[in-house]
Amino acid sequence: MPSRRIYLSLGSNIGDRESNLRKAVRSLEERLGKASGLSSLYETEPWGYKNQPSFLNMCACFDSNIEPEDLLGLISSIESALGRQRTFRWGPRTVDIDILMMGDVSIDGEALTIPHPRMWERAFVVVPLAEIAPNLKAPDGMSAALKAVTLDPDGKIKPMGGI
Ligand code: X6L
Ligand code: MG
Ligand code: MG
Repeated sequence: MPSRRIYLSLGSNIGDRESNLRKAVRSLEERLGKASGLSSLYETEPWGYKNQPSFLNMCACFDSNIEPEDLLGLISSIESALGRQRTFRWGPRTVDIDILMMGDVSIDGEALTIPHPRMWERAFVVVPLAEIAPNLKAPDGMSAALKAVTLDPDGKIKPMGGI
């Protein structure tokens, strides 16, 4: 089976956020092989539920033939190992790993939807994504680079250096 290009969004807003993200990437690489792209870290204001600490967000890219359900299982185990507690919807978390895209995989299920249905609306996803995949196309044909400028016209989402 040929490998697919996998784009992930990672976020943390509890504890040592940079360390949490670094550990998550290291765990992903143990199973998927070396990342083919890692964005900078971005400090971002919380979306959805605003009364919580700000996030560090980043995106990562892997090339792997892992199946979608197996990737979801891997992500859940990494989130648990890094101390993620399920409190309330949109609440704070030590680490969150979301599957954005997996090659041309399209799944619309209870547990898993790929591509991520809201990814192109969120600056904290699209700005880091545009750093590692500027020519990636949204469903409307717009590139990630152009989406990033549209979602964050004043460049408020600033890179904080890499991991
Ligand atoms: C209206 C209603 C507008 C809800 C937006 C957006 C809800 C994003 C949830 C929304 C809405 C989310 C992160 C975050 C969360 C993160 C930053 C979510 C799920 N995760 N904020 N908020 N980074 N900056 O990774 O993404 S909760
Ligand atoms: Mg998320
Ligand atoms: Mg998630």
